[in-house]
Amino acid sequence: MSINWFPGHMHKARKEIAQVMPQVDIIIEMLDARIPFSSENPLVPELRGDTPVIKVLNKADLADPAVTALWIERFEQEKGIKAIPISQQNPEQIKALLQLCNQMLPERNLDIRGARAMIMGIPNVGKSTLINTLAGRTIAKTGNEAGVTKVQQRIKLDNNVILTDTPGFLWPKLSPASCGYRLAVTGAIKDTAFDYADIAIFAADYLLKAYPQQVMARYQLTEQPENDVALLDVLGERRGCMRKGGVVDLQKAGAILITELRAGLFGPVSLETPDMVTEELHNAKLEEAIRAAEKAEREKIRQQKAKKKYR
Ligand SMILES: Nc1nc2c(ncn2[C@@H]2O[C@H](COP(=O)(O)OP(=O)(O)OP(=O)(O)O)[C@@H](O)[C@H]2O)c(=O)[nH]1
Ligand SMILES: [Mg+2]
Repeated sequence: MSINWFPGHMHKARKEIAQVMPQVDIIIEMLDARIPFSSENPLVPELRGDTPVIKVLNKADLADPAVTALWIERFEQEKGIKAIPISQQNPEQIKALLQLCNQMLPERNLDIRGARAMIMGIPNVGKSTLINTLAGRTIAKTGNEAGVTKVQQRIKLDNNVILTDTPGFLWPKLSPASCGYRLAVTGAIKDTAFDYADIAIFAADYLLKAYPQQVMARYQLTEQPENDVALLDVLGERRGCMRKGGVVDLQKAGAILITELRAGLFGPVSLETPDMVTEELHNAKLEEAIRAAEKAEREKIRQQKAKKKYR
């Protein structure tokens, strides 16, 4: 099953961003450090034109530092792009981000002429939190759910930078399907658009493969569960998520796993690596080619049948 979430307000947000883009000097594109590829909006290259971009891998405190380093390396191979990991709890990293902004705008002296920066990114990634941190006070509403900011909001910082906060938006088709799952797991998608058991099975499968030690430690297991559902069964039994007849309620157990993962209770965990994503994209292309060939074959048979009928 694929997960998609593109309500009307996101379409509006996208149009409004396109309107102000010509006045923007620099884009701060916020990505989720746990899913730097899945949180990268494919509409950004089309919206940005030649505007320089800083890719900020936010919530780096929740991501695996070794994997984050691989992503930074990958992003910096792209022209006109700088990438930096930050956590809002780390003031030094926020300072480094401002310095990077300065470096990327050499023709402007931020102290004298000011610069216009726009913060863009998926829902719940931390855009408004960054605005507040940079402003040193609470200007923008924040919250741990997708879709908090509804309209653009502009603020002027002390150092003459004008910052625009924008509502988080996704894109119409979240593909490959695993991207939609990772966005749901990390909290970028409203929870009416997916099923907790479904995304928890996805997350459990990945955690058992990539971070088995952390899973064992979290639930004090002596034996590694055989598979994703077995992990949810153990968790459900321990936390009393039982249905009549002694069966674990996968929805409830799944919701617990996802809440704990989002809160960082497994330790720093990244949900995708550059190599994994390369392979997934490759497989998605192959699958698409196979589907196209099957469709062409079906069409050929249809045409042949029709010819026979009217001969
Ligand atoms: N652990 C961690 N949490 C963060 C960080 N930055 C933001 N958050 C949390 O992420 C949640 C979402 O933050 P917001 O700033 O409201 O996100 P947003 O991108 O403005 O979201 P929308 O307005 O819905 O698009 C809040 O609960 C923040 O406290 C970070 O660096 N680390
Ligand atoms: Mg916001």
